[in-house]
Amino acid sequence: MKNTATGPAESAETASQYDAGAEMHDPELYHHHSVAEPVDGLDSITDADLARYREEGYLAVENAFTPEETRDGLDGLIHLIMGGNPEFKGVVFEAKARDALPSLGPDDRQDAVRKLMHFVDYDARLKALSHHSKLLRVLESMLGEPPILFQDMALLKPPHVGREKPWHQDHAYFNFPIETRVVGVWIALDDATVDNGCMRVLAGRHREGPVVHFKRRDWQICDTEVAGKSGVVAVPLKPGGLLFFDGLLPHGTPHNNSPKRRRALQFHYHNQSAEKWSAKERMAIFGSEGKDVQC
Ligand SMILES: O=C(O)CCC(=O)C(=O)O
Repeated sequence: MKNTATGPAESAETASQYDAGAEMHDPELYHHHSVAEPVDGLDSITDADLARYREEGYLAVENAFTPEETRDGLDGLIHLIMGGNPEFKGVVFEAKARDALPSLGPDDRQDAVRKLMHFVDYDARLKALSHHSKLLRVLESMLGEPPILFQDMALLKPPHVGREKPWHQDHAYFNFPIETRVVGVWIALDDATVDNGCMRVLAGRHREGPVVHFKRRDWQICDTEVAGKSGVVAVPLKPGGLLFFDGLLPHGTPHNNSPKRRRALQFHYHNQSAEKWSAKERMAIFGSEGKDVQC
């Protein structure tokens, strides 16, 4: 089966411009048992919320950004999709839309996009969100050191066709020693709902450490490791809401079966004193080769 590599791994690799896709998943994989309870606003995060983040591996925040800031982020993304900055080459389209692309108008064009990679240096509005002072302040509390942005991407889920991002741990894509503190920030630009593919997380499972990943519908945790597991939390968010999540927290998003778009930004930060690993060192932990495991 093909690894469509739709995750953060491509920060270290060359992003192809077309994503070949993968087969449909079992809907049961994303069946949730509870719904996240967000705090209201980045300024209102308390020490108790930070303790909850460490315990559960995630923290949802509604109204993290103002409607204007959120709209700016969306405008920045659409500007890049429409070729507004010719130097930007990080749009990855669905391979099946390839032939139709030249004739598509703005709406249809954005609905042919799987994701964007490495865009913050190509649009000031997106950079401003990734370096928002309120966001950086919370990240510093979580990381214990100044945060360093090392990865930016946006996974879009167009109506009806937006594909799954299978269950995975983001750390399995990053060449950092396993003890490196990594925080992912997932920002809703649309209403992200259970139906259009909001985030699902396995609460508290970051504390169990790294899980072996396999090349299946993507670079992912084996379906049998997740199917029927308790503790699946759905994280619906309004536009401008965000999810903080630990680099070792298993998470994933289902296919968008709804008529509504689900566009989101995703930034990753590590602590300032983080060291680097080689891909070989990473794979010795997260890869399946040589380990007595099957998927
Ligand atoms: O935005 C999504 O649907 C999931 C993104 C994600 O988990 C990732 O790319 O690591």
